[in-house]
Amino acid sequence: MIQKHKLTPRFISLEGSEGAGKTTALKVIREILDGWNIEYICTREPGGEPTSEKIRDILLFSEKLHAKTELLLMFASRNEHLENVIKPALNAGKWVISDRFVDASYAYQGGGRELGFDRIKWLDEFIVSDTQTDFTVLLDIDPAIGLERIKVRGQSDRIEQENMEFFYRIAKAYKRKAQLDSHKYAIIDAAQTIEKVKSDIIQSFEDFKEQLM
Ligand code: Z5A
Repeated sequence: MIQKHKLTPRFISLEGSEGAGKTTALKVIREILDGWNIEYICTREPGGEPTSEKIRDILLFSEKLHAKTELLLMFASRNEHLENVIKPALNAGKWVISDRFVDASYAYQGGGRELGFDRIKWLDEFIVSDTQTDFTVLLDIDPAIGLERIKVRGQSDRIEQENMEFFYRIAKAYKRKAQLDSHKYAIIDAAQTIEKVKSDIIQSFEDFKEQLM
């Protein structure tokens, strides 16, 4: 049996607005880590464990939710996810890849819902504390292109039904967060062809690996 690498476990998140192509990106990331022979888990937010998945249903399919309720449910879900999945995996020496994490709260609730970065930062410090990501891949796309891509799905959830201004505020907030944490961000132009997006992700991981060695 091939021995898996014993590098310090790393926590990686994948971010982007609707239709940015996270599903494809996740597949590429898995292939990269398999190639590096690293033991990892893939998870998602909101969700990733039973209670958090129940909260996800409330978040995505309630008819109406106040912005502050949405924010607190995101962090309640995150706390269960952190305590029951993310921390145990990291402590067991595994890498964690999360399809969205706390930066989505900065973007959607801080930016989209206009609750501001300060409130999110307070909750970030309270809930996430020192379990911050080591590396974040942001799939950057004009929301109009992303929403066009997912139109074919037909059914949309509560958040996807928001207006265009909401999605432009999210894109702006993601960029702001990426600037604040530029040392651990890879911003990928997700409007490019799938092949080009893939090769940019591979390059960003090569650059990240260099920092680890
Ligand atoms: N949310 C929040 O508000 N606050 C928080 O703190 C967190 C989350 C953690 C659920 O997230 C919702 O929760 C989300 C944010 C909010 N908002 N909503 N709604 P989610 O990640 O589970 O759901 P999502 O953002 O709606 O995912 P998505 O729409 O499925 O996006 P995607 O994964 O990026 O889409 P995709 O399926 O990979 O790609 C969409 C289509 O585009 C698909 O047909 C692809 O084949 C196609 N595609 C992909 N790449 C390309 C390229 N390069 N060219 C052309 N076509 C492409």
